[in-house]
Amino acid sequence: MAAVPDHIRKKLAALGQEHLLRWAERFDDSMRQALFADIDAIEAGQLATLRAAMKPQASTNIPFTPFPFLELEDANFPYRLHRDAREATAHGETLLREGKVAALVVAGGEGTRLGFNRPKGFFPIYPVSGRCLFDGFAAQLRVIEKRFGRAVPWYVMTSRATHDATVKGFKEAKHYDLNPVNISFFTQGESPVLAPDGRLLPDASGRIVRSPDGHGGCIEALACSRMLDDMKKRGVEWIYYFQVDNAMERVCDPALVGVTASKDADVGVKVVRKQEPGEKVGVLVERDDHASVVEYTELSETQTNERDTQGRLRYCAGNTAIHVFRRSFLERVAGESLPWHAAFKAVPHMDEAGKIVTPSQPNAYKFERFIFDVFPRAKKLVALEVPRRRDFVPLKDASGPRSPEGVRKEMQAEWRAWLAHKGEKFDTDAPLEISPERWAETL
Ligand code: UD2
Repeated sequence: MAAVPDHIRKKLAALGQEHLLRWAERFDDSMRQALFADIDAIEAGQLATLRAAMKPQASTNIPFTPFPFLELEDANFPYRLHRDAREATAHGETLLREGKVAALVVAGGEGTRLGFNRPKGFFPIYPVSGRCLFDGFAAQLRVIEKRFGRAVPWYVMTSRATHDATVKGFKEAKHYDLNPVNISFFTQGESPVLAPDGRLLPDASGRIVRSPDGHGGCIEALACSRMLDDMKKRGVEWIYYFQVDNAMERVCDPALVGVTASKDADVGVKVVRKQEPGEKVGVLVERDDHASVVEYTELSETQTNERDTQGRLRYCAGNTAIHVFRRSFLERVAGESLPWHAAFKAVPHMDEAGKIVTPSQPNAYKFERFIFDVFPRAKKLVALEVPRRRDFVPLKDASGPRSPEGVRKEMQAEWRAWLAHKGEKFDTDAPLEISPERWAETL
């Protein structure tokens, strides 16, 4: 068996990771090579940053106030967006017609809470046809292409865990009748996982255990994979960002594109009004003259419950994770690093005896970057309130309101309200589905 190269020994000593040698002694040559290659790739600076992120972060003392947003003029069906957004919709449509808008879906999450064994985008969420989330997004892109005479380039971010299955699934679905030259897959980065004492852990193949680096990793991944260059070549100026789990996503909604562009903002964000003080959603605030998102855990009890003169929650701009980014803004910030957030999770790994351990309790830290941490770097950000059920129904869990059952209930409630408004008859007890093609006509 090949000896441990000197530089690997030295590096492990410098990183305080010499325990890995005990595993290396038991590995066969190919596993050793895998381990050494991973050790070679680790940067000392990165490990120090991750270790620092494991310590409880002192919350910043910089005071904040609610971020002003363009409020809905009417929150009841058929809904009326803020006048500025209604007026800017035509501009958004022009940008689509000119081919200046791309769609970007982040689909690298492992979807562990849902308990589905394929990438989440293939979950058959449509209640009658069983069509999946990706199918619904693609259908809307086909409608947009037909209406505006220009295909929207679609960028799909995957992770090591979801990439192959995602590409294969699209191929099997014949790219949902979209031209494959307009669909680009790119893989997000990873970050090593650390045990509470800062040790790296090996996995079943001898590699260092890693996990996807969060949706915020998409900016670096877009740059490294040259997707930003590809967008530029295609004449794209605005990137419509959304998450794969939003079953009611209005892909490339011209209202958000239009309002962001016409207000000359770097970023546009859809927000939904937080209903209950205890609702677990990040809210948009203004801090130090910039927009930023604070997690619900960061709001004090007083801030959580504070109400305005009309009795509405003061901190109520719930973040939907639906954004429009100016392409040149992402180019500008791509080289800057975003903060790391640590989450204590149950992480399978190999123990010293070479046994694979699948813990039931958290045992190690995973590290992620969040896309909204880029907001304070925008020269200008505009926030648009949208009706929650029409725009934002995320599929997250195996049970409860954000489960497949809960999501289908919301989708159908929205479709019934639409049909009733149009005066169309439908059976109130039977399962109902409006196809994404037809629904896209309401955009
Ligand atoms: C996120 C937001 C939350 C709210 C919600 C909307 C954070 C910390 N919280 O909650 O405030 O806006 O979304 O739905 O962001 N993803 C990747 N790569 C990763 C991790 C996630 O592509 O490494 C994708 C994932 O595929 C999904 C999306 O990001 O499309 C959301 O991920 P999540 O389910 O982990 O986010 P969640 O529910 O914690």
